Amino acid sequence: MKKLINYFIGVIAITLFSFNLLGEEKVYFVNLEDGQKVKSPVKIIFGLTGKGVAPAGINYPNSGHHHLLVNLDKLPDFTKAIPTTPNHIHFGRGQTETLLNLEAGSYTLQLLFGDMMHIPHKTPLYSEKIKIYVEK
Ligand SMILES: [Cu+2]
Repeated sequence: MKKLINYFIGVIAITLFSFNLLGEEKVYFVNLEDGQKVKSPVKIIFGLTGKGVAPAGINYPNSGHHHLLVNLDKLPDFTKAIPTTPNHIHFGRGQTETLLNLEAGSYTLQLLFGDMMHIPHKTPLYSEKIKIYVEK
């Protein structure tokens, strides 16, 4: 149990300070590319440069958290908090990867970075939209 707690403290510390401020501001999929065939559960790793990851509600300069947009035709309103729906997934604990259970089929995925209040930054930071094919 203590080991587990230490692990989580470590993850949070790394997350809070996982700032990669060098380079242009960019969010991207680390391990997936457009047109890729995958099997469920699908591991998705979120890449970020130029800003840092912090949990939602934590006021830290030049930071925010990841949102995964699934099968959306268009990006949400950048002036409002990103909605919470099965198609707008928040990673408000500062996660930088996830494992998604998806039925076989094709999906579009796009990352949208949001601030502590879940609102995209003044210069919105989003990835290109990719399509993946989940095989049986
Ligand atoms: Cu959010």
